[in-house]
Amino acid sequence: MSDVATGERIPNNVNLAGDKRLQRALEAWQPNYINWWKEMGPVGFQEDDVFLRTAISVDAAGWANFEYTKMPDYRWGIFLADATPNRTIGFGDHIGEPVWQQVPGEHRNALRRLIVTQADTEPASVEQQRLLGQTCPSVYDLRNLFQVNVEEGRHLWAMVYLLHSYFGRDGREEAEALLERRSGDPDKPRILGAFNEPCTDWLSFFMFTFFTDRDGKFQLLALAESAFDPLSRTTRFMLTEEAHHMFVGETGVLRVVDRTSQMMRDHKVEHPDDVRKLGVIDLPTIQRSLNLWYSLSLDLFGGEISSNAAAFFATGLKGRAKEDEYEDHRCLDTAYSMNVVREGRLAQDDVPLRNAMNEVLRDKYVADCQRGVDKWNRTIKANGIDFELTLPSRRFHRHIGIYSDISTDIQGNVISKDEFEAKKSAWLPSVADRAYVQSLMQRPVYDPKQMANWLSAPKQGIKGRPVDFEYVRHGI
Ligand code: BYC
Ligand code: FE
Ligand code: FE
Repeated sequence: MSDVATGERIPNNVNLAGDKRLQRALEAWQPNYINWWKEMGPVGFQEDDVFLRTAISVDAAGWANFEYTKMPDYRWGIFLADATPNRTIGFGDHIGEPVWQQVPGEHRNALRRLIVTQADTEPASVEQQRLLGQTCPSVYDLRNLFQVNVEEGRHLWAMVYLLHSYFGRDGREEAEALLERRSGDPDKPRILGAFNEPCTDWLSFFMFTFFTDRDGKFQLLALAESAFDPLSRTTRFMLTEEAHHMFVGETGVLRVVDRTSQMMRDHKVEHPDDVRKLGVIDLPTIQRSLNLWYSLSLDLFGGEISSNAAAFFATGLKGRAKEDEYEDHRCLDTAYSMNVVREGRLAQDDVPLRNAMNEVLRDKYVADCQRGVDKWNRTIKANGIDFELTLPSRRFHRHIGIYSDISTDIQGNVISKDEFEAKKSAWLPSVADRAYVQSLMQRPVYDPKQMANWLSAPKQGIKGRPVDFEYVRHGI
């Protein structure tokens, strides 16, 4: 295992002390980062002790170290997964050649763009979630929110390390710009669509961590295949943290769905109006929130037919998730058949596989999402309720790619824009839905013994602690 320096100002296993210039540059960025965190991070909890997991090394024992920490004192560090000896490029035109420890000049711009795009999502999500603590359904959930937030902050560090180490002055400028853009700001927005959407209620937060963090998982898996070895090693370690974010989303939605279906069963009600009278979130509203966050997250994979994606694959910058599981790693002379839009109608077309790499990654993502939805449905069924949540068609409500010019219904059939507008409130959260969900979340629950009415308690607490443990010490 690589040596870990935890006594330094920036904990790391990249021997930062051995490169004084780099160390100074990152130490100069650090106060700006802390200022950003204090300004744009969770509002109202910066002085509280939070029971957080902090990575102190990358081995099994060290990366999950739990203790009470005030968030601004969290030890954001730089950790790369251990190098794979004699690693070679696993796909594309340079398959079999040694991986790169430095950035080849001809790939500099493309790699920088990929890293900046990845980096930008991390602080964006913290900004989107900054007010959620003030409406938390329990102290357990509050702690999970903050765990996700500090780790997204660490993911920014992971990318900024690459920018500073390998991209010279351009990289340093990009690192500054990452602290200047703001989610949802019309003048200096974050780069990708979903990261400018408001995420101001806990149903959205759970959908976000299920669907949007899961895009993170797949993008990181694809970057973990990169020929640029430092990027591969960084993203491999980020994936260990990502698993918890998706756990928060999957179990969060599960607990909401469980509570609603339990109440429907116990009170023998079905109609959404009656369900709302019980103070829980009706299943159609949950479906609409799912439709929104799923479609926004599908956009994050980029266009279905993309010359950028083809070039990333050819040059070795970005592979497919778990490239090992495929037989053909060159993907020349192979076609990918997909639905395209011709004169406003759907048609079938063969696309050169390399140009369809965004869609190939999206396919894996869709299957992974379905697995979670199936779990939620088993819970609804176990409570004796006849209702199924479904993933809408991948053509529904898209803003990026070939389906962005058409309107479709939930099954992906092309409809007119007028028809879409007329039916939209059945498919996507309406103003009334949002107001109802917000109305449930007016008062935060800061007493560890309590849980909001609209979701079930989790099955277990964190790191062997009980569910009602004081995960956040917030004046009660
Ligand atoms: N919004 O050929 P195209 C995470 C741009 S989430 C706005 O279709 P390409 C996390 C694109 O940049 C994971 N613009 O796609 C989750 C291009 O612009 P230019 C984030 C978009 O190039 C939760 C143009 O449209 N990681 O970690 O293959 C919490 C046409 O591009 C969007 C990554 O994204 C969009 N949705 O790009 C915290 C990995 N989609 O060049 C964190 C790095 C595309 O014409 N990024 N555009 O100006 C990439 O791999 C690729 O850049 C993309 C697809 C996946 C974004
Ligand atoms: Fe992240
Ligand atoms: Fe995440």
